[in-house]
Amino acid sequence: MSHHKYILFASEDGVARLTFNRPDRLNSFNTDMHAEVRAALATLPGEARVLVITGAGRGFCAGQDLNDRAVAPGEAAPDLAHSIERNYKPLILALRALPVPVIAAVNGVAAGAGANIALACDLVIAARSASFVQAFSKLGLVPDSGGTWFLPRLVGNARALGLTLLGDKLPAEQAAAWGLIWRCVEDAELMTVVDGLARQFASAPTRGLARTKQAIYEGLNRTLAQQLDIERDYQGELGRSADYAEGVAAFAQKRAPRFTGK
Ligand code: T3D
Repeated sequence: MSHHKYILFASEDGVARLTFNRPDRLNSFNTDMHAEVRAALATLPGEARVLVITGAGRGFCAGQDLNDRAVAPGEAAPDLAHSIERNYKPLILALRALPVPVIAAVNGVAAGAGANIALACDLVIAARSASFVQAFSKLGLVPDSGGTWFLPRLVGNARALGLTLLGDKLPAEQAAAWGLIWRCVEDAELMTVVDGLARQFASAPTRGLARTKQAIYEGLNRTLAQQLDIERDYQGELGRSADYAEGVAAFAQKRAPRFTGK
């Protein structure tokens, strides 16, 4: 367990866990918390074959700490573009680029950038009492941290516009029904379900999963013919991997495979 002020971060048995840990502020981000998250993600994957992100206390993450954005009369407005360029944009890109599956265990409200950080993860599992709030419209801002990119792709323009223009809470169950997230589970089962998935990924053929998420994400911007080429190239590479050889051998020998992630 590394020591941080605003996050918990540990990696064990192939599972890395990052917990946003400012529960009194619903785990909203300040500059130091961004730096801690950035440093933690930079150590991955290491031995980790999956990353689980969750929040301490009753919320997942309420986005930017708005106490740091209060401006006294006569003071200059905060430089939000700088904050996004320095903090939120690299965070979203880092999550998408990690060569291991990233699971968001959404334990409570995910608002503003917090909602979109969850949506940047590969699998989003939310507790029934959790909700997703595109809070930006209440502040006069545009959804950031990928919100304007993720939402129309995940749920279509009608729902993306409803969610972002109104800024209402979307309950986890509705989010799952709309295909915004993978699953909504009972509150008491959240970490059991997530830990089960994490263990599954920790003994999965990691290189194949990494290429799978990459192909899915990048495929959004390609033609079918281009994507068929990418699948060919990735398959060629993975066909030479130890895990593929193990998968085929295990199938032939009618036994469970022992994947090493290599
Ligand atoms: O600025 C930049 O760098 C640009 C990037 C921006 C990215 C963004 O994320 S902008 C959007 C920022 N986030 C929000 O606007 C969400 C604000 N919070 C809320 O709307 C509500 O708190 C929630 C809908 C998330 C949850 O509501 P509820 O009723 O469950 O909880 P609450 O009572 O409002 O909040 C509990 C406490 O957390 C409360 O503190 P208190 O009164 O108990 O001392 C509240 O002030 C605090 N809190 C919640 N969100 C934030 C926060 N404190 C600071 N910043 C927050 N974002």
